[in-house]
Amino acid sequence: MKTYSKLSIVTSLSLAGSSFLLGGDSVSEAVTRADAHAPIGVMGDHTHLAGEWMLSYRHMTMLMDQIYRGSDEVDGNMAETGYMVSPREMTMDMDMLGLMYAPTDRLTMLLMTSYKKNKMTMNNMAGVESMRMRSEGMGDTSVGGLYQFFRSDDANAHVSLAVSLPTGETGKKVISGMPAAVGRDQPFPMQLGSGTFDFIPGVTFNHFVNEHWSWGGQLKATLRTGENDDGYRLGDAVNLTVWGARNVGSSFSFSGRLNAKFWSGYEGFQSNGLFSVNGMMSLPADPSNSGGARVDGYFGVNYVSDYGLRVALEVGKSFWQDLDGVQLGMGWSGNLGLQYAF
Ligand SMILES: [Cu+2]
Repeated sequence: MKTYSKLSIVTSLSLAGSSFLLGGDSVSEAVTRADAHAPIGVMGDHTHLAGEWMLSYRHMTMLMDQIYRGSDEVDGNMAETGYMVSPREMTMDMDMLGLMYAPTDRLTMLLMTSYKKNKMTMNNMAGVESMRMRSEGMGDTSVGGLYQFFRSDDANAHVSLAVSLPTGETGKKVISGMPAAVGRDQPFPMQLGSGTFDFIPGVTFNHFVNEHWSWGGQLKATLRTGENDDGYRLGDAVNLTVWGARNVGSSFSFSGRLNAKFWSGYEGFQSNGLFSVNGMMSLPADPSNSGGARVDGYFGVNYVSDYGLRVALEVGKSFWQDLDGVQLGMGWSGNLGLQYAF
């Protein structure tokens, strides 16, 4: 009799335990539904259950093709920008490889590395294209952890902390073009990393309203710890994003997302930059033309297969920006991602 009652207590406890850990049917379903992961442009949006691994690949691209003074659009010639050389267009491409592993249901570890390709075309004083620059190489690498501090049947929340390691170069040189520029550092936005160890704390929330709808939000900051070897410091940044998603069928979801970003500008001058030659020379080499705020809108699709492979796409456009000084603003951006959990 005693044995029986002990056994039944143990059984009911372990049942209660497993339904707590898995969160019952509604959350184990939430793990496999297409909208269980946020739109692909959001990083560190989800945690894993104990023992799970996830490999991910992302490609992000951004086109910047309009100069702003504050929030006003201006033309790229010297009369409007005040500089002899102004950027005409910039594209930034980034490939990212990520690995996640959950030692416990609460804690998920994250490692992410990146490879970047930047292109910039420049205008001369008259606003005519006069020069092209390219930079390519490894970007920064981040290592961190996500800790889920809240979980219910239909919602969860976690805090995250990542350290960004300075694996991206900060002193890429101009190879050809304007004689005054050759051999000097390419301007700030063309560089591949921050050159410092940075901290990226964040908090993320997900709510699965019903079988069709979900929404979530993430607040994240990037805090720089000092000046890099090339004599300057990147600005700190705060990013707030909120999304809503709708499941369609069992393997697709569609999402809408708003992203607000506030960031401060570069401090200091590139030790081998064009600004040290002539402050009037090159717009993107002047640190006063950096920092600002902008709000972007994204539309996305997530697909999840029965065996754990996810494919997701997101396309976005900036619809409000207020930039410090004179700067190229964001036009549109796209994120493509593959994720495989096992
Ligand atoms: Cu994952």
